[in-house]
Amino acid sequence: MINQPLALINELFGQPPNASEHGFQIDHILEFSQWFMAVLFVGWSAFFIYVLVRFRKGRNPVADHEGVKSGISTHLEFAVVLIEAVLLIGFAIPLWGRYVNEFPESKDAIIVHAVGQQFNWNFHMPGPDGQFGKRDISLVSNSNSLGLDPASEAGKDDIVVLGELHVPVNRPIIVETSSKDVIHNFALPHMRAAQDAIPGQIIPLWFTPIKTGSYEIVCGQLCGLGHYGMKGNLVVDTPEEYQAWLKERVELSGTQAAPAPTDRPEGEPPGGGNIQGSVAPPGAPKTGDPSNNPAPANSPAPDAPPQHP
Ligand SMILES: [Cu+2]
Repeated sequence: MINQPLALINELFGQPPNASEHGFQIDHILEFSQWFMAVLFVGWSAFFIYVLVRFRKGRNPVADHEGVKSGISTHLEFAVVLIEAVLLIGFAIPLWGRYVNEFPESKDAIIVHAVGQQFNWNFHMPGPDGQFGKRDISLVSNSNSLGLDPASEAGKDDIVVLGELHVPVNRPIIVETSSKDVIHNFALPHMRAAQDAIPGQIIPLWFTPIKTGSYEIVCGQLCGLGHYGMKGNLVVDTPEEYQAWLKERVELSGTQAAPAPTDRPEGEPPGGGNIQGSVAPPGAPKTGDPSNNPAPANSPAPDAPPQHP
């Protein structure tokens, strides 16, 4: 079911092939909506032409000042409103709520911070210790694009990359989005996932890539003059390729730290509650730990909170 080809109508409207586990559901609803709109268009067009002919001047020389007397149209309109309310409140909102609330277990997931800026995507990964280092907007400079705090122990082995993110195939990926300047939108058209990246907030999104390859990351919000060029690359690797990439990045970041013991694949940062330190996914049980609160709204780039011991 997952690997079914894209419906012709979606392809005609420019939808790229799906590469994520949940994407086919979105494709189904798109396909349904396109056909439904086509039927409505044909139906209303036919009705319009009928009305033009039926009420032409030749047949109705004198205007009727009374209009419709039956209540049918009122009842019809009420029925349409009712059906739409049931669809929205009964189906659409609960289904959407389920998708955005049911986050994968962080022990299985790859967790990445994506920070938008005019006009690039920065990615921040925790490195071998599995902990995100502290970030501070006042430390942002040309050589420190995310404002990583050099005094933060957890940040010493962190990986920061610009523009290109690698992830392993068939693993849930949680991307915690934020922004350094204006509102951007972290959009992965092939993964059927997108999330606004908002200054002062950390908002997670998740998806599971099911096909290896290179996919475009775009900015889905008009964020300034260079918006059109705000593109990145999501490379979905086999597990082996991903390990090799991770190893290379760790070496480039100059750390010799041995990875902490973990039941995850070799070289990968350990999972668990501590790695998802910045923000609890929506709907997650409250831990009572104040560090799980997002940064205040007036802080342009939220810090990673202090990590658990
Ligand atoms: Cu942007």
